[in-house]
Amino acid sequence: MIAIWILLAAGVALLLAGSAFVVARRRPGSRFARRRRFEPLPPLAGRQPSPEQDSPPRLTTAPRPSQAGAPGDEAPGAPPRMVERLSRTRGVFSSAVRAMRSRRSVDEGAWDDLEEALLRADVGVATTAELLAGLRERVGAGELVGPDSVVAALSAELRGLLGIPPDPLLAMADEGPTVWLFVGVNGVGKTTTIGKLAMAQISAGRSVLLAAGDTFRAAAAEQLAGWAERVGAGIVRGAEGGDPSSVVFDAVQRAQARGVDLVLADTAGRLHTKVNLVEELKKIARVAGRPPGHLTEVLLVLDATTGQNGLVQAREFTEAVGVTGIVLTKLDGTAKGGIVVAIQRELGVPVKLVGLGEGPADLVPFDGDQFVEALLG
Ligand SMILES: Nc1nc2c(ncn2[C@@H]2O[C@H](COP(=O)(O)OP(=O)(O)OP(=O)(O)O)[C@@H](O)[C@H]2O)c(=O)[nH]1
Ligand SMILES: [Mg+2]
Repeated sequence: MIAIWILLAAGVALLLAGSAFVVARRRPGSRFARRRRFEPLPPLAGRQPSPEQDSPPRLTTAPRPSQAGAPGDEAPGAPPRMVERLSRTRGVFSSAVRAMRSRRSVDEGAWDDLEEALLRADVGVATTAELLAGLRERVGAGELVGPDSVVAALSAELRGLLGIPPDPLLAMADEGPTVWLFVGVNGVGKTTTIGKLAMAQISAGRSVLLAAGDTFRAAAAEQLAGWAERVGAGIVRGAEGGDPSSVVFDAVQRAQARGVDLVLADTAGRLHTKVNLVEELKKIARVAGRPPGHLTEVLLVLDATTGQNGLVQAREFTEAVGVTGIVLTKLDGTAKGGIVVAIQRELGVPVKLVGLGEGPADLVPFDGDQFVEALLG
């Protein structure tokens, strides 16, 4: 009899423990729920290029409820798919590729279609001429036969021009706070990119502090503070009209004192032609790199919709502050996506990240293979 009572009591205890576990998993914010939502992710900085991937590497975890509703057809929290977000640039190429494939041989009309597509996508006059001359030569030599082989060869040439992603994609210092500085002209997407990247880095397990180095407009610091709150980053702000380098200085000091891994420093948009503003930027960069801070990335943010104009900006900024990488934003809203090729080829500065929308998850590491596949695949 006693044995039966003991067995019954053990059964009830097991049932209670089981249901408590289920409730804990379902309750938002519980340890179990949190662990599922914030599963560990490889940090962006240590990413290895992987040619087999057919969708952009995952930069972020699922958005919190307040961040839902990012544009796109994907499931909430899914990284945006390059092929969908590049539909406007893809459209330019797909009509040329379709027309080419519908021909029996590669005639002058086919070459004209390809040339028009490359120029409309803003690959640039010199690069387009060079690409087509090479392909024509190979067709002439009998190495390439028929439209399909020309498209395949173009695809390979473009991949070659885009190169492999740098490793690490975004560098971290071995010790002390790492600083990534964001520069560029007005409205290109610097502040938005910082917000998106902060979310990705926090999801990857790093502590992040934002430095509101745009002291020019009060609204700029507000915008950054909004992102800080949204993604759970710290923020250091200065007085409106104050010295931006002192904001960055304070941010580095605070990061050091609190053991924060990464400072993302925003700056006011400025024209590359304004000498005093470019000098100010050089000072910010000097201060950001002063110990204990380590300035490992100066990221020039370019708006893809401005096409070839971005190249002029890029050259001047690169000379002034030693840009280490390009963030190309708004690729989702333009047919000029070919500018990626022109940037990498003519500047020799890698495109490291691309913006594919306004949502917090719409920032992905740039991968040349995926990009070409999205355009010609
Ligand atoms: N479609 C799209 N919009 C973007 C992207 N990145 C940024 N934007 C939008 O571009 C606009 C300007 O973005 P900001 O981040 O304020 O640009 P900024 O460079 O900080 O601007 P200033 O501080 O004025 O120099 C905002 O409406 C953003 O939502 C992107 O990848 N795609
Ligand atoms: Mg801004």
